[in-house]
Amino acid sequence: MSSAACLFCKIIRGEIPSMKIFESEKTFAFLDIGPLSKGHSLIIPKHHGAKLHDIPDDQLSEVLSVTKKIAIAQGLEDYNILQNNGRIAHQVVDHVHFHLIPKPNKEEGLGVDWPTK
Ligand code: D5M
Repeated sequence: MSSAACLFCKIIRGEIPSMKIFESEKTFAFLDIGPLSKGHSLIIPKHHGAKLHDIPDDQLSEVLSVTKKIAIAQGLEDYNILQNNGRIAHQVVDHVHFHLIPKPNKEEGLGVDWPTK
């Protein structure tokens, strides 16, 4: 199921460009447009749903498995996986997405510029 108006559904369909990392029948992954650290990616089910409970289990399990594979492929040792549900929980895009946020060591730095305001 896809939504005509959804930003991430448009990315999946290629109507909006993205830095694609991975694609399968059920899952899509791409770089976050506002990275919190270098390599910050988003892993999403192709099935459109705003919140975790809207997504079928088979889609969810593949998303987590792909997240793990990307973490391994990036050689990550320390990282956060984050998934927001609802405005109060800071969800901005209403298509379920898992953030994979690398945590580089202090010497390497974050690899991105923090906003100054
Ligand atoms: O996070 C939504 C995330 O979606 C946020 O980190 C920015 C990212 N985003 C928004 N638009 C784009 C496009 N066009 N490409 C890549 N990444 C994007 P949330 O958990 O909803 O707060």
